[in-house]
Amino acid sequence: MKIWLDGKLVDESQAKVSVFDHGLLYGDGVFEGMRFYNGRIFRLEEHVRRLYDSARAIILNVPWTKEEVCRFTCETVAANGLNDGYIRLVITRGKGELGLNPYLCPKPSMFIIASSIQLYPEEHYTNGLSIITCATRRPAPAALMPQVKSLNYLNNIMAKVEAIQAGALEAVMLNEQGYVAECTGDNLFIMKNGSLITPLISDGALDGITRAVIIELAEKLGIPFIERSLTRYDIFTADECFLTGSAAEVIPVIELDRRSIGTGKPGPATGRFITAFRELAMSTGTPFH
Ligand code: PXG
Repeated sequence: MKIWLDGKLVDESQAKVSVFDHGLLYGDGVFEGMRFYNGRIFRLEEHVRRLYDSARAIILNVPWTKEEVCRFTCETVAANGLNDGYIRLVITRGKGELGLNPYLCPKPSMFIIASSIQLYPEEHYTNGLSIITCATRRPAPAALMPQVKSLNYLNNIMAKVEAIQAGALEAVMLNEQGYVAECTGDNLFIMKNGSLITPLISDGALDGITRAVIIELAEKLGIPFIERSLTRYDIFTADECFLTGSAAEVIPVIELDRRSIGTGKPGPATGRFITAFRELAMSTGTPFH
């Protein structure tokens, strides 16, 4: 496997970062996860735009232009001879002194991995997921800005652990006020009385690229869309529920906290979104060859 690291494509065994890198020492950095289908990177520009916004929010000056980052990403995928897969792009604060001060890290480090990812076993894409509500809350915006896709994922990891320990594969995370924010690595949607509904970004949801795609598709499919605060009540009483993410794609949810949602089977609107999403993903994107 070839990894892009600080300007060079190197063999995986040579792709190393310093133990003094603040990304490792403090989770000080940002990242993106994107997919490529059929020789094209899906929504590459949107991912890179979000990456730069995350970096800006934490005062990390990326020493490459957005166009360069897009080009490096394409080169990495091409160098690995893959047609479909997952890209993990990480920018860390770089090597510095011990101690929190990021100004003592002269140069950020960037690496790009082109590989594959599977968040949930295949059968759940047809049969749906059974998820739980976890006690771990999504951090308040004043603590850790939820729009920043930072390397601080401990919170999400602890939420994921709660899910696994409860025998589930995913967990709904609430915000400090008790409203639904999202899951550990995916945005959440429900269908109710023919409308598509998803939590507000201000409730702690990541401004997901797949979330935006679903909103676009709702318009195309003539499905009314509402963005508003949701509680567990809204999920318990929903007609359908599904999760979205670059890694997760679109996956139906059939149970929350052992209570059936709707008919207890993946719903028809969810099916339409899955089909429309796959069509779009397979037919659009930035070619990398
Ligand atoms: N919420 C969170 C907290 C995420 O990390 C999403 C939602 C979905 O956003 P997109 O833009 O992908 O539609 C994410 C996505 C990984 C990995 O290991 C990354 C994510 C999720 C799961 C795994 O690279 N990020």
